[in-house]
Amino acid sequence: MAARIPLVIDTDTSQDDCVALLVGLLDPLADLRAITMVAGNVGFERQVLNAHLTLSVAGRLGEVPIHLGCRRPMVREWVSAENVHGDGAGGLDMDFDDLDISGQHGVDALIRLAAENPGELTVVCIGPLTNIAMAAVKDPRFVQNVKALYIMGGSNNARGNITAAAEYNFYVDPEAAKIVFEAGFEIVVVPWAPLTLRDAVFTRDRLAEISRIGTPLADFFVRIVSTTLEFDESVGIPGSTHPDSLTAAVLLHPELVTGTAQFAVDIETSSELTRGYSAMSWGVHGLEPNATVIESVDSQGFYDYITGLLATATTPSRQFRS
Ligand SMILES: [Ca+2]
Repeated sequence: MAARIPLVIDTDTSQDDCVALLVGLLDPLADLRAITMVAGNVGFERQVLNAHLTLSVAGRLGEVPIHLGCRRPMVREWVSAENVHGDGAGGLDMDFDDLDISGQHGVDALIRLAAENPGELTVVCIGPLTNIAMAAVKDPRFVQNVKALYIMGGSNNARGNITAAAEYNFYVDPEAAKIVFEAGFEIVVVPWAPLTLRDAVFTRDRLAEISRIGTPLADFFVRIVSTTLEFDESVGIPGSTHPDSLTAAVLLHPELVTGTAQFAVDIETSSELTRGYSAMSWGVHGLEPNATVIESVDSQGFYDYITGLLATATTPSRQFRS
């Protein structure tokens, strides 16, 4: 078997973030060293519960450290996406009496884990980039110690989701995103549009197939995506969207990627109208590229990969209440 890939998932855990965590927990190629939490989609405390739910359904509660990171963006007020995500877990609940949370702050955990094995750790960044920017600000060696950042965010000269111009993660903390893209990291970007909208949508037919799998993981998946599915359909997207799990998947399985290009990516921070807009220059503007942007993936291959993971038999650590 190929060598396992050491990674941390930096997440604002709701819906597809949970699926990305399952990728990190279940794929034999993944060596998930930690989960770091950042302010994003839903209330911070709820995100922590959602991560616990996910570890539980995978039968791995208590096995992967959860570090709490930044509780708000660097400069701006936090902006919720609860209108899209609800509680982020489709109303699932369980006994949370003894939360399993590491004492070390998420930013310090990122710095430490990267420094322990310089050049080996990849961070899958599927929330606002606050923790990553703060780590780079606190310890500039973090930039060199990290092997790569796989970032879900932005839109490649295409539509936004929270505004006409901006994708949510970059909109919420545009200053953090700007710092990260200017810091010198090795960066791979999975943009929300057009990539996710074309190649990572699970239609109701696909979701029905998944619900027939019958494992605890498949049941969990169908339940947690229900809220975003309804929102996505209400705005004309023909299914649930999976940018976060796609980001984790392409790290472990680059064979899923069918098209990439080098871009100079910069983030708008001074305009109100286009706050968080990701300007992606494709090489004709005299700018030095700072990121590899994924332009297309094997959509069926990605779906098959996720359904394969969901067919894994697990014994949940705790029973859900719903
Ligand atoms: Ca996310």
